[in-house]
Amino acid sequence: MINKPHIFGPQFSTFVRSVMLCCEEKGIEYSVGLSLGIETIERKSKAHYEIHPFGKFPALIDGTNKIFETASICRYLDEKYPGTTLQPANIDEKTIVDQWSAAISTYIDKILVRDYLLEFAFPKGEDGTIRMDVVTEVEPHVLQTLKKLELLLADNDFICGKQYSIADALLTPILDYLFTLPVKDRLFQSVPKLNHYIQRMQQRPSGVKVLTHQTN
Ligand SMILES: N[C@@H](CCC(=O)N[C@@H](CS)C(=O)NCC(=O)O)C(=O)O
Repeated sequence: MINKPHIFGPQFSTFVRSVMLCCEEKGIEYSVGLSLGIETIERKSKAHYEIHPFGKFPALIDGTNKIFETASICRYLDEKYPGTTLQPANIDEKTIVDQWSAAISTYIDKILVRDYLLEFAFPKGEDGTIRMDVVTEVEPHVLQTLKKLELLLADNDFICGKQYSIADALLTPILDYLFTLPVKDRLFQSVPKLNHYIQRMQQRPSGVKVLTHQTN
């Protein structure tokens, strides 16, 4: 049995990075990658489905517990392990974090990552070029999504208020990737608060360790 939590998945995945950020913020020692002990698990193999029933990443292996769904993994780590808490104690504030954690993992991930970022990362045009028609079609939705996040952030330090939460861990790997795109200025010019926020999050010790410089 592995004696510290293992985040099963590739480090370039935004969801894997969210779990890493939670561990870093709480000071939890962890390992990460596609190996389990000395065994490398092939993507979509029987062994992968035994860890994650839908063959996705990440999953967390912690002792005999195997947990999937990023937000659930983050909540588990927060409640199981000591360290800074990543969820407000107040139920109303905690629900806002839960609500946005769900929205970031679904709607926001879909527009910003699946529909937009992946077109830059894995271009599907002729000869491996970026399909600019796809970028042009999706970009208004990206800008609307960033505006919603700008309104949510308002004048707070963190996306759901005054403390770093699971919602920040879910959002920042996505914004961090958007920040590396050649179109970054076009995306962030109308959302100045979000622009400063992602730069602050990149500079936190957890961000320095987990965000853009880690690409393997
Ligand atoms: N709802 C899941 C989404 C997981 C997900 O889509 N993970 C991506 C990695 S960023 C993945 O596994 N992609 C590979 C695939 O779909 O085969 C969660 O929150 O963990």
